[in-house]
Amino acid sequence: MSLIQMPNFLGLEIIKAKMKKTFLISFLISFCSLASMAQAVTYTCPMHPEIHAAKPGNCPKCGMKLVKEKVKPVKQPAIKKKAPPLPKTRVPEVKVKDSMKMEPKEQVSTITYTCPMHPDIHAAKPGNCPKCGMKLVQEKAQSSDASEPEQHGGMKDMDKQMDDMGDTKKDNMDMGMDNYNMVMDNIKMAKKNLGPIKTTVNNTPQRTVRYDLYIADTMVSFGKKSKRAIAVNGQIPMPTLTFTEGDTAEIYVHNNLKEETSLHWHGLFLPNRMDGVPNLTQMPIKPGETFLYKFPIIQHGTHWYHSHTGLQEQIGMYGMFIMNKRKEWDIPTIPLILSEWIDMKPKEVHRSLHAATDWFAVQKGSTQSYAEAIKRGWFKTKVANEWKRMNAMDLTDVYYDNFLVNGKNQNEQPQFKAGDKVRLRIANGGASDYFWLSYAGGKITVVATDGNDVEPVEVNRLIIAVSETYDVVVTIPENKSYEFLVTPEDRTKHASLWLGSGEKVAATKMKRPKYFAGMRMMNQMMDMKGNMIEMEGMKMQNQIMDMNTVMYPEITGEDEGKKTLRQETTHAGHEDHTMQMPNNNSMQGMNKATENTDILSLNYTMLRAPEKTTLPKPSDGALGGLKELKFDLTGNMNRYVWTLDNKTVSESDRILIKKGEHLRIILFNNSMMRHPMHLHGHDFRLLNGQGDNAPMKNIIDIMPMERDTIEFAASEPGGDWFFHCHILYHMMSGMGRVFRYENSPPNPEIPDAKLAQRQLFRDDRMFHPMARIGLESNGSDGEAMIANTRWKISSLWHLGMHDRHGYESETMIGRYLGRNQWWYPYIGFDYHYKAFNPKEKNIFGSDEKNMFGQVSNKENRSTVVAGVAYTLPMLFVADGRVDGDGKFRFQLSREDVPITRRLRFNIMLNTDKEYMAGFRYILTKYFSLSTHYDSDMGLGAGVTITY
Ligand SMILES: [Cu+2]
Repeated sequence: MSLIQMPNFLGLEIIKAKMKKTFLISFLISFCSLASMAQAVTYTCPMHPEIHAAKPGNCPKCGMKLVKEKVKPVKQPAIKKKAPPLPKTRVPEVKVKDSMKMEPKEQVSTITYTCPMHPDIHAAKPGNCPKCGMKLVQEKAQSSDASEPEQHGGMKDMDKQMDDMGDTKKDNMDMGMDNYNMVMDNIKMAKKNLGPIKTTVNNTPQRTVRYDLYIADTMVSFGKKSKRAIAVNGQIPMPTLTFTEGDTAEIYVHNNLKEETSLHWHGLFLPNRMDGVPNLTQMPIKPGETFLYKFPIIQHGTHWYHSHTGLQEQIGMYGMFIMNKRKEWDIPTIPLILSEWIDMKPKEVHRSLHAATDWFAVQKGSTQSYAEAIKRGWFKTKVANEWKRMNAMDLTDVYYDNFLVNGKNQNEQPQFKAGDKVRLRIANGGASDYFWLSYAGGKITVVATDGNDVEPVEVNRLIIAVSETYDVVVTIPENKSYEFLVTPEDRTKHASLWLGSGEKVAATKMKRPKYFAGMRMMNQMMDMKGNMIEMEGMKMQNQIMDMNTVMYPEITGEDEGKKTLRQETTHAGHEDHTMQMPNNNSMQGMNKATENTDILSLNYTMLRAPEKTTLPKPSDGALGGLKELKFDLTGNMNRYVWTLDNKTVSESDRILIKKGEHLRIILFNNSMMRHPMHLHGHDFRLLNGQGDNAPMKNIIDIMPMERDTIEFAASEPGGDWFFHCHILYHMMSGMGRVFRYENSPPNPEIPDAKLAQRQLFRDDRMFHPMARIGLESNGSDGEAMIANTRWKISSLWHLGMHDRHGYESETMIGRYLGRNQWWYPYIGFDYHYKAFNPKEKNIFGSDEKNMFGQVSNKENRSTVVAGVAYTLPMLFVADGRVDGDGKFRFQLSREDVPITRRLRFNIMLNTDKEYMAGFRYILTKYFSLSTHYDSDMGLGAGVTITY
C-alpha cells in the first residue's frame, strides 16, 4: 500500500537524519566554544537534560525545541580549593544530586558514580546508567541537606530505600534541590507577606447540626435555552453546609426526583455506609425516599459534596461542605464552587463522547484539520499524528455553553477595601473541566488543598483539577474592583468574581491553546504502539513540568504558523521556549528561561504540609505492613474507553486491603489526557519531594507521562472505598477500582450484595447507540450500532434506488481487542442482491469476478461472514473476511479525514472491485450535507444524519 509508505514519502526519516547531523554539528561547535567561553549560554532539551548545545535548535533525541540553559557556578567551595571544578556544562546534571556533597578529601582520587535508581551500579566516570539511562551521580556522598528525612540516615540505608519507588528520599532527589530551595524561599516570602492572621476560638459545645436537603427538578437558563437541571432546596449550587470540627452532621436527603439519587461527601472521613456511593456503600435513594446521612465531623477544611448517581453532578448537584476548625482564621472568607454548564443533556454528552463524533471539536474550533495544518505549516505534524493513529488532541472532552462560579458567570463582592485580605475556599465542582485561577490584584497565596493546610506559597496562577479544592488568600491592593478569573483548561470562555468596588481591573484573559504544538508534543511522547514514552531520568513528577506549556501562548509565544516552522527547521536563531519547566534545575530559572513571561504556576512540588505527615506505624496485625500497587492510567480516545491497566471497574476484582497496613500506589499516566484520581474516605500523602512534610490530599492530578506516588494508612475499620478518576465521563466509563478491607463487617445498607454489584457494574457495561444514515439521490447507505467497552453490534446497509444498483445489508458482532483496540474480529451475516449487468464495468473492469479470481456472489449473496478488522497507521481500517460461500474480501477504508473544520472525506476500496469516496460537510451535531460516489450506486448527493 502506498499509503503505508507515506511517512517515508514525507521524509520523516530524512528529517531525523538531518536532526542527528545538526545535533552533531551543534554539539561540536558547543564543545569547542565552551572551552573558551566560561559563562556561555547553552541550550538543552526539556526532555533530555543530558543534551547540551551551543545554539538553539531541536533535540536530536526527540526533536523538541531546545531551551536556554544558564550555566550556574558550581556551589561547592570545598571543591574549588582542592580540585578543578567540574566542567560547567556538567553542572545541571550533577546538580540533581546537589544534596550529596562530597567530602573534600575523597574528591581527587576516589569519586565514583552511581545511579539514583540502581545503587548496584558503580562507575569511575560520570555518565548514564546502563540499566535506565539516568544520569549517574557521585557516590560516597554524605547527605546533609535540610530536606533529608531524618529516618534515612546513612548511605547504606539509603541504598536500601532507593529500591523502593516513591520513597521519600528518592522523592527528594526527583524534585531537585534547587527546586526544593526555591519552594522554601517562596514559603518564607509568602509567610512574611501574609503576616500574622488573627484567629477566633469557637467555644460552642459540640453539637448536632441538622440539614434538610430537598432534591427536585428545576429549569435553568445557564446556557442559551431553558433546560432541566436538579436543584436542592431550590438552588444551584446546592446549599453550603457548614460545620465545626467536633460537631455531628445529620443530613436528611429527601428525594423528590423521579429518579434515584445519592450524595457523596467528598474528602470526608466517615463510616463507609455514609460515603454515598450508590450500589457500593448504600443502595440508591429511590424517588420519594428520605435518607439520613449521619456522621461525626472529625476533620476540618474546604470540601464539597455531590451526587454520585449517574450524571446528576453535571446538572446542578454540587455544593460546598465547609468544616471550620475550633480555632479558625478570622478573615473574610468566601466559598466558591466552580462548574460548567451545557445545554445538551448529560446522557447525550456521554453518548456523543462514546460515539466519537467530533462535534465538540467543531464547536471549539479545535478540529486540527488538514487545511489548517497546511496553511499554518503543521502538515508533517498532522501526518505524524495520524500515522500514530491519533485523532485530534484536546485538553478537555466537552464543549460547554457556560462556566459558573457559585451558579453565576459574573459575581461581585464589592464590600472589600484597599489592604483587605480575602480567603477564597475554592472547590472544582465541574464534571470534566479543569480551571485556571488567576487574579488581577497580584499574587495568589495558596494556603490549603483538599481540606488540608499547606505552608503558604505565592503564585501567579494555579490550575484546579476536577473535584480538587484549594484555599487561597488574595489582597485588594487599592479601592478598585479586581477580577478573580476562572478559565476552563480549553480556554473557550471564562467566569469571574469581582472583589472590591470602583474601577474595574480585569485579569489578563488566557488565549486559546496552540493545538498543533500540543499535537507535536503528543507525537513526541507517544510511540508507535500507542504507549507514552517514559522519559529516562526526567523528573516528571507532580506537575512540575507542565507538558501543556507548549500550548500556552502566554509562555511559549503565539503560534506563528509557517514562519515559526521555517525558523525551526533552519535553526535560524529562533528562540522558542517550548516548556515551562525547572530548567537550570530551578523554578526561578524556569521563569527566566521564558523571557516573555514571569508567570509562576503552582505545581504539586510546592505543596508542603506545615506538620509532619509520616504515616503511623503499621499495626502489628498487618503483616508486611506495606502493600505496593501500581496502576497505569489507560485510555482509548477513539472509542472513549477509560481504564486502569486496561480494565474497567466491572472487569476487575476488588482490591483487598488490611486495616493497619500502609498502601503505596504508583500511578503512571499512559494516556493522552490528565486524570484527577480520587480516593474515598482517606487522605493520602503525595510524595512530592517534601519528605516528612508531604502534603495530604484526596485528589491527585496526573499529567500524561507522569509517574507519581501516593501512600496512605488503611485506617478505616472496614468497607468498600472507591478510587477513581473524577472526570465524570471517565468514571462512568469504568476508570476506577474498589478497595475492600478484608474481613469487613457486613454493610447494613447493602442487603443484597449481588444485586448491588450488578447495578454498580452496569455503568461501565452500558451499550451506547450510534448511527450514521445517508439519504442521497442515489439511495441510502449507513450504519447503526450499539457498542460498549469491548463489544460492538453493527448493521450497515447500501440500498440503491433500483435493483441494478443493488441492495446490501451486513450485520456483525465483534469484540475489540487490546488496549488500543486496533483489532476487531467479528462474525456476521451478509445479504447482497444486485441485478447483474454484464456490460457494466467500473475502473477495475467487470465485477463479475473479484480480484482473487473468484466468481462474485454479489448477485445474490445471503451468507455468514467472519473477519478481522485492524486499524492501520493513518487511521485506515483494513478488513479481511471470508463468507460462507468461501469468497474472500479485503477492504481498506478511512472515515472522516478532517479536510477543514467542518468538511470530512471518506474513502473505501475492496477486492470485490467496489469503491466509494465522498464528502460530508457538518452543519450541526446531527445534520451534514453529503455527497459520494459508489461503484454500485453511482453518484449521489443529499444529507447525512449522524446520531
Ligand atoms: Cu480521567
